[in-house]
Amino acid sequence: MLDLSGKNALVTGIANNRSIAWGIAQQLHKAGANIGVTYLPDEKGKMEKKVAELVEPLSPSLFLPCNVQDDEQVKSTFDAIKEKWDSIDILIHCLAFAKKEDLTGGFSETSRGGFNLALEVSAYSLAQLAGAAKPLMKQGGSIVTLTYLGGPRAIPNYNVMGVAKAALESSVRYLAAELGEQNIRVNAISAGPIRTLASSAVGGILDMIHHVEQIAPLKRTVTQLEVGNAAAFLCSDLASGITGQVLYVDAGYEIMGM
Ligand code: 0WE
Repeated sequence: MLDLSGKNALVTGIANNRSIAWGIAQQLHKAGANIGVTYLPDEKGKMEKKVAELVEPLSPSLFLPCNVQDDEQVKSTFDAIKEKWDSIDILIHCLAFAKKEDLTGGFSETSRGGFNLALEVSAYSLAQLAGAAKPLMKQGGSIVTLTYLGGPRAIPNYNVMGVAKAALESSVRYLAAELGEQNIRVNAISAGPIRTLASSAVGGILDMIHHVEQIAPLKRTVTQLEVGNAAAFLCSDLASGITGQVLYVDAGYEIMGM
């Protein structure tokens, strides 16, 4: 059976009750994991309050601000993990950002700054967090990140995020190759489009969801909890032989050619 009891799991990327990271956190908790949560701090502390209220039912034993663009915050996060947990078993990476202007129009119009920002936050942060978690994954571990079909394929307007997801998926393979000897597994889940805070800010997301509902073998989109179940599986001993992979949780959309 899927059992994560006794495992310490850090979940990044929860912004609200629609976040895929929230679906993952709930299913890891349901499987018995001890949960830690990081959030992106803002000036007014609105995000802290909102996410704290949301995750309260999971009684997280760690709740920390962590902006990956600030090395100090990442250090503080893992110092706190060392202090409170001593070791970590599961790292969930659900972080991405691109400038809104870079998610529309021509990819050739992407600025250097926009390109660097998207790759820093959406791809480098996986290696950054994996590097920080590595010395604390003493009994091995599982790292799971979220990706999207716009990495390996060209999807209209996904643009610089597609390049970032391609870098992220490659990072999964290089990290899996490096960390395997420490029994740390690294995998990605490629989720189909879901209405979240991030995707709702994108023009035409509803049309994309309707398209997937027509084409995907299951004739529907997936839910945050379905992604959460796949993440719980990848983090469990049931997936002990799986590393370096991209697992599609997309109602089968990716297999279709016409
Ligand atoms: O990875 C994503 C979303 C990533 C994202 C979304 C935003 C919107 C608000 C990253 N940065 C920002 N920055 C903002 O200012 N998805 C897989 C969802 C998504 O985003 C798209 C999609 C889909 C699907 C963008 C264009 C086309 C399709």
